[in-house]
Amino acid sequence: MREKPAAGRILLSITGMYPQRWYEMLSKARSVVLEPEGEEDPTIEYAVVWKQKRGVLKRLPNLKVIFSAGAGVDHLLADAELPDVPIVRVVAENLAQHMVEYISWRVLDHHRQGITYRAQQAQKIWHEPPQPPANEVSVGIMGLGELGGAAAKALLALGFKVNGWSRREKRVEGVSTFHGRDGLTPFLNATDILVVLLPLTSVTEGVVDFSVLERLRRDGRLGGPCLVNAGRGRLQKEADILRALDEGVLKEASLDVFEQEPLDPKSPLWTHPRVFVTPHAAATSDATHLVPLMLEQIEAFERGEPLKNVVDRAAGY
Ligand code: NDP
Ligand code: OXD
Repeated sequence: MREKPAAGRILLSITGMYPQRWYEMLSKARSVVLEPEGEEDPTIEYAVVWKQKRGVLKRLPNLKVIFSAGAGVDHLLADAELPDVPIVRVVAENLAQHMVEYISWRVLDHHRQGITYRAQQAQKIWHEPPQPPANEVSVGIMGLGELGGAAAKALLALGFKVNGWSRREKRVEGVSTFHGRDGLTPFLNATDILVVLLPLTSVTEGVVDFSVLERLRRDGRLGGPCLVNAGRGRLQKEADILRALDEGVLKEASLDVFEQEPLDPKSPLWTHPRVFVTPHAAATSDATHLVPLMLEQIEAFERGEPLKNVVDRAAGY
């Protein structure tokens, strides 16, 4: 094992995820602390955080880089006292693979009438509903970034038509792309299954509301549009989703993320017959795969190389 340097210690501040594996993995290379020592701790140069304890980062006068333990950084940017140092977020094949699995699973389940078949099985009904092929169904991905882009590739390989919506103009092979406010309506109008993989920012908060769901294609081959949200819960308005389901605007939904997590036991989403709930588990950050990437970045940074996957604070992601 390598010598642990006295300086360049790492603060690990993780809540809402198990910190043990992060601690074990980081400790193989560096001295790791769970709390700064004293009012100000000058020995800590890096922080690895997920929903960090409020105020902990401002006690680190020599902090050089903050690593988010996840791809999203809304948990970090919500800290009003966040020090002005670069924030590096997770971009990793392992995470993208998990998200691709989740999105492919949910899209295929809606496409192949999983909810209908499970209801039929419960009543021992032998009936085959009409089943269009994938190339007659359009999946629209809101957020065509690292994860949305990987999902688009997998969905194209399954034969779906794929639309993508991003903030800036973008070209992705095989994908019909739309961007910005002006691109939203044509994107929604051409979409049967809406996949949400946006970051939560001041602009995207609440974007998945009734008016968005209402613009999805109603006369597509699936008999009604479906929603899959694996981005963030506060992107969606849950009352609007329930209304859209109950008014026939939306056929089905798969939700991995919620306005409040854990989802309140009283939420009607738990028991709605056309909603599939998972507990923010679409693509969980795995320390075994992610810590080596963080340590590589620290070493490269100390050799004077630029950091990768740095968050644009002004854009909020
Ligand atoms: P990226 O930053 O790579 O991609 C974000 C995409 O969203 C980009 O295409 C970006 O547009 C687009 N976007 C951002 N703001 C807007 C806007 N105002 N209007 C239109 N498009 C916008 O992020 P990732 O793909 O790595 O991750 C996406 C999100 O997935 C994370 O922020 C996180 O919240 C969530 N996530 C959820 C997990 C789970 O388990 N449920 C696991 C991991 C991540 P542009 O290309 O123009 O920049
Ligand atoms: C993430 C997440 O943002 O796990 O990485 O939600």
